Amino acid sequence: MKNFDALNHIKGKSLYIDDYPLPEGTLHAVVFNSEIAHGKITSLNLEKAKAIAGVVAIITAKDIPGENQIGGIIQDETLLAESEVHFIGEPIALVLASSIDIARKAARIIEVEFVKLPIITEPREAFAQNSLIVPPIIFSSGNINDAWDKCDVVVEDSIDSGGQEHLYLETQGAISIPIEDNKLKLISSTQSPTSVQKQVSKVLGLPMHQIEVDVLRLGGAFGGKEDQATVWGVLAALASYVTNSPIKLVLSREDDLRMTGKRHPYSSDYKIGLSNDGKIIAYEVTYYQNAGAVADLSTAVLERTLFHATNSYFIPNVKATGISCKTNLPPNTAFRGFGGPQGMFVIEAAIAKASITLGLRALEVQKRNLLKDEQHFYFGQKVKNSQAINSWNAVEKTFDSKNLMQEVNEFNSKNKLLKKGFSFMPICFGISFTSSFLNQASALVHIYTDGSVGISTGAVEMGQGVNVKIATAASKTFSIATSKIRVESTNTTRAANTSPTAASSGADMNGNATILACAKILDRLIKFAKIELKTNDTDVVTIANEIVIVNKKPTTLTWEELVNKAYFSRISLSAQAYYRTPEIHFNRTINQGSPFAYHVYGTAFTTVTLDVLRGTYKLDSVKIVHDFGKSLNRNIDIGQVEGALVQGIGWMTMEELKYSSDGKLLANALSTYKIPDIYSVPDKIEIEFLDNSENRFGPFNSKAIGEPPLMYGIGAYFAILDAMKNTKPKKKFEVSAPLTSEKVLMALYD
Ligand code: LUZ
Ligand code: MOS
Repeated sequence: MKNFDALNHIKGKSLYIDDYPLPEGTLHAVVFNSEIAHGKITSLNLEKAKAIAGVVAIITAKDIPGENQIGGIIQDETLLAESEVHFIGEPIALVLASSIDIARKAARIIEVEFVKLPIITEPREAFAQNSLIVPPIIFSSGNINDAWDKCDVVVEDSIDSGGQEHLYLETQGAISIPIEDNKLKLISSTQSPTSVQKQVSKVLGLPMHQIEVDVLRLGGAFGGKEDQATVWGVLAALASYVTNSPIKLVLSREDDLRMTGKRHPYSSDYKIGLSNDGKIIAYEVTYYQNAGAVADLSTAVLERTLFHATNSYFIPNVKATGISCKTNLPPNTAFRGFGGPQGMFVIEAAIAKASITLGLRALEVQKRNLLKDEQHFYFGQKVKNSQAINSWNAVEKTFDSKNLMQEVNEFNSKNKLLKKGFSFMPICFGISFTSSFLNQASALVHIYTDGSVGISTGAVEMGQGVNVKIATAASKTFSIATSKIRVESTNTTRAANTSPTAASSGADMNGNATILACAKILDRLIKFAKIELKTNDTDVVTIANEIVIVNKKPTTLTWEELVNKAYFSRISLSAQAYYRTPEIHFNRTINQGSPFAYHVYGTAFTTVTLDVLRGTYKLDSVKIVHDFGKSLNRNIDIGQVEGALVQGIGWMTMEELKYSSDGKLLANALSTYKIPDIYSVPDKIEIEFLDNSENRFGPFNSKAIGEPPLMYGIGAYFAILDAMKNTKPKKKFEVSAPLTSEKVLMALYD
C-alpha cells in the first residue's frame, strides 16, 4: 500500500499551518526576540512600534494571566523574557498586526536596551563554572577501577560531535482561534498536542478542557517539534486570549533557524581497555552535553546517551557520566536518535582508536564484542533476540563485504590521488520512551453506518507514514480495505493525555491501541453476525475481505450490510482502547532496569573515495542489513532507512553549526549551513531486510523504524577516517564530527 498522502503532497494540495484558510479578523504575529546572548533588560520601549498603522497590540510577559512558565521536565523556561535574557533569539514580546509585513516592520523598531552579562558557549567551560542543568548522571556496571589492571591495552582520548539543525520543511507555527467563553482551538505544528494544551492551560490559567489542539500533519519534525513547537502554540493562544482574535504565528525560516534549538553538541572524554585479542574489558566515558540556556528535554536526551554508551557491544565494566551543561545558546532539544547517536559515536571513536594501538582492524574489535542473548546491557536489561551478530553476518554474506574490502585495497594500491576507505557500523537502539510513564497510547475508532471507518489516536503524522501504518493495522484487524479507513487529525478532545509522537514508538503504541479498539468492535460484530445468520455455537464466524465467513465458507453478508444491520439492532459501532507497553521499568536511584520493550539492530557497510589533494570525498555505497521485524509497510520503512541514513551522514560529515564567541549562529541560512543534497548522498544505497526477527511488542510483529537507521550515518565518518589512514598510514589524526572536507584537508596536511 502506498502512503495515501503521497499524491496530495506532490500536487501541493496537502494542508500545513501556512495553508489554512484564516477566519476573518485574523491577526498576524511576529516574535520580537533578544539580539544578545545574555544580559539584563534595562528598558523596553514599544511606543514607536505600537504607533504604526495596523499594529493592534504588542504583548509582553506582563500580559500573561497565568504562569510565565513553559518548562516541560524542569520549570526553568519563561514564555516571554522578564528582566533577563539568556540566548540570542529568546522571545521578549509578540507583535500583533493586520498583516505579517506590518508586524515585521513594527518588530524591527521596538527599542530595547540591555546590560550585557558574561556568556558561555562551550559545555566544558560551563562545567568549569558549575553552570549545569542538573547534577551529573552516572550509569555503571562491573568494577571499573579494578578492570584497568586486567587490560592489555588502555587508550584514552577526547572527541567532539556537533549539533544539527532539524530543517523540517515546514517551519514552526500555530493558529489560535477563540471559540467562545475563553475556549480556544489551536492548530499547531507539534509532535505533542497534549504538551501544547498543557502549557497553554498553565500560561492562561485555564483548565485543560478549555483548550483544544488539533494537528492534521506536520511538514517534518525530526524531534524539533517534540518540545519546541509548544512555545509558538502558547504565544498564539496568549495573543488570542488578550485580543479575542484569531492569531496566526508562523516563523520565517530565518527566525526559525535563529530561535529554535538543535541537536546537542557533545564533547566527550573516553578511556577504553581491551585484551590483546580485541575483547573490550572496560569503558569509562564522560559526556559534556551543550544543553543551551534552559533544560528543555536535555536531561532525557542525556539519559538516552547513557543508555546507548556501549552501542551493540557487550562490555563488562562500564562507567558513564553525563553532564548537562548550561550555556547561552538556544535550548538544544530532541533530534532523531535523542542523544543515542552522540553516545554511539564516542564508543565507535574509542574502538577505532584502540584498534590502531592493538594492530587490529576496527571491524575485528567490533565483531568480537557484539551483543549476544542472555548477556546484559550495562544498565541491567537482559539482551533478548539480539540481531547484532545476525545482521553483521548478513552484511558479510549478502553483500560479500570481504570482496568489497579487497577491492578497496586493490584500488588503493593503484591510486595515489584517490584513496578509498570503508567501515562497518552496527546499531542497537532501544525502543520505548526512557521515561516509562510516556509509554501509553489510546485509540478511538468509529465505524459509520456505511461501513467506512474513522480512527483517532495520539499519533501525529509528520511525513513518516504513521497514518498508513495505523490504517494497515485496522485493515488487517477488520479485514477490510484500507480505502475504507480514514485516520483523522490528532486532536486533544478525541485522544486525551497523549505522549509525543516520538521515540520511534508512534506506530507501535498507537497501532497497538488501534488494534485493541478495532478488536472490541469486531467482537460485537461477530456476535451480532452469529445471531443474524442463526449459526450454531460451534460455528466459527470471521470476516475476511469484507465478507462474513462461517466455517471457512463465505456468506452473502458483506461488511457494509453487517455494519448497517448492527446499527439498526443498536450495536455500538464505536470503541476506545488504551495500550501501555508492558514489562518496562527503570530505577533512577540505582540507574538499573529494563527501560526498553525491545531493541532494533542492523549493520551498515560504507565505502568512500577520498580526493587526497582536495580533502573532498564521495560516498560510494552504503549497504545495510536492517532488522525491520515483520514490516507493516516495506516502502515506508525503506524510505525511513534512506532518509535517516542521509540525515545521519549529514550530521557526521557536512552540517556544521558555527556560533560566534558572542553566541550568534553564523550558519544561519542554507547558504552557510550545508545539508546533504542529491549530489552528496551515497552513489548506491542497498537495504536488505533481516529475516526471521519477531517482535511481540509491535503491531503484527513489526518493529519501530524512525530513529535507529540514522546511526548508520556514523559509518560515513569512520569510512572517511579509514580513507585518511590509507592516505597517511603513520599519521595521527585529531579530528571531530562533522568531518567536513576542510577538516579532512587540514588534518592530512597540518
Ligand atoms: N523523547 C522522550 C524521545 O521524551 N523520551 C525518549 O526516550 C525519547 N527517545 C527518542 C526520541 N524522543
Ligand atoms: Mo524524537 S527525537 O523521537 O522527537
